Amino acid sequence: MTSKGVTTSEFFPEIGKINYEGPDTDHVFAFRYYDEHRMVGNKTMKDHLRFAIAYWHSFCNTGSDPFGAGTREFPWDKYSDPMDNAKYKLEGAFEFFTKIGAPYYCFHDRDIAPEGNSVAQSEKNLQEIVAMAKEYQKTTGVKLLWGTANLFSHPRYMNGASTNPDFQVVCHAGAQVKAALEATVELGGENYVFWGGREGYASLINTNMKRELNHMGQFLRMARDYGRKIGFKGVYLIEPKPAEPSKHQYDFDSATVIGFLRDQGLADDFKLNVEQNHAILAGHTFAHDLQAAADAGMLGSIDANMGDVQNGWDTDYFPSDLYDCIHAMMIVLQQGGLAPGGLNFDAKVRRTSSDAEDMFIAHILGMDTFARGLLIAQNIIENSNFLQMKENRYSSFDSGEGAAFENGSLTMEDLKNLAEKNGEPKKTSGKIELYEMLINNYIR
Ligand code: XUL
Ligand code: CO
Repeated sequence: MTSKGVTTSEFFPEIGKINYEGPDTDHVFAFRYYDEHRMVGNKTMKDHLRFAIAYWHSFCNTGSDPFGAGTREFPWDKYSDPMDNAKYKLEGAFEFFTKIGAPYYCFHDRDIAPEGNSVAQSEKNLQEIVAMAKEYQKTTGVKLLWGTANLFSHPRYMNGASTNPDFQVVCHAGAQVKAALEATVELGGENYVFWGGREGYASLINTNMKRELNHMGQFLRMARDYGRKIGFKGVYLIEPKPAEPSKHQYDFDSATVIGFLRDQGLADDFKLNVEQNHAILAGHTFAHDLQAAADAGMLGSIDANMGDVQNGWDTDYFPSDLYDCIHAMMIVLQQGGLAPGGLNFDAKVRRTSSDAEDMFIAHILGMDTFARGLLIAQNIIENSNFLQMKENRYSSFDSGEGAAFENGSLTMEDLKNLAEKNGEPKKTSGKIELYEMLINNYIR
């Protein structure tokens, strides 16, 4: 143990720094596409993708499920004092961040420090670990993409946190978010996330939805103001999800959250953190929720993972679907990037992936899939007529009466008169197969 109370030995001695080796390498522990220094357009891959590691899945989740115990053992989980545990875990986490070469990480307050038996003790635990994390950030150069508060695990939150019908629970949620904001500011976090864990209902029959939604808005305005007061200059993010653990979650999908933020006067400070698996659960595609957020000027960050279309739950697989990632990166590139957001691997290895090395393999898979997606997306945008084809579909609105319609200077009577004058429109093919063919032709 060092004077800081942590070990000096490695937790993953069998695995070294993961390097870029190119598509032809046969090494498992190497990147085939993610070359952090490679320029793509006017930015490096590292600056485009802004990868972050999710503390909760990678260092806390042992693979337990409702049917059985965990299948992975973490070396830091063997200490009886939860604070010792947290310190060793932090050391293991920074070793992992450095070896995998991720520039960022993300955490919930309770991932990095255990809850104490009082508000004051919980805060003290968090502050102690935050002070250590600050040192590790300094020595490794790894930065905090976002912090958040876990307002869903403790039994007190069973009926919600800021939407709980009991005001005393709302106060506890406030205490936790206050401390998590302070931790985020102390660590230079570039964003702060609100995922509405149990902000929703188990049944509408006992729920005053209107009141609960207004409480959530009030709570978020208070959190926003407190963050700004203590110097948080980053972006607040809401992460949409339609269900699980609640039957219905108020932050259902991008469109719902955009409407809520506008309704509650939060649209200037908040953006969205869109997660692939959550979009799928809402019955959308990943691209749909990304595009809806981007079109509102609110695509702030991404939780990069992959749902299973055969399953109605949050599987959080590591992203391996190249097609999905190409489409996602096309949307990101067209909005000019994600910064100060990034791509956070809110993903877990399968329960059956029980070796320590599986965590490295899974991250390499996710990073390479997005890196390859980025290269292909950039190539399509730069060198194909994809965007032009899409724009051409709307060319009838670019001039003349179509343009007059768009700028609001036509009436219903005008539309009727034009329909009469111009007669039956000629059929115009949507050419979806051509777009699909074009994307496939760029997967090289
Ligand atoms: C849960 C989920 C969370 C958030 C952070 O589905 O995605 O881990 O990303 O609270
Ligand atoms: Co998430």
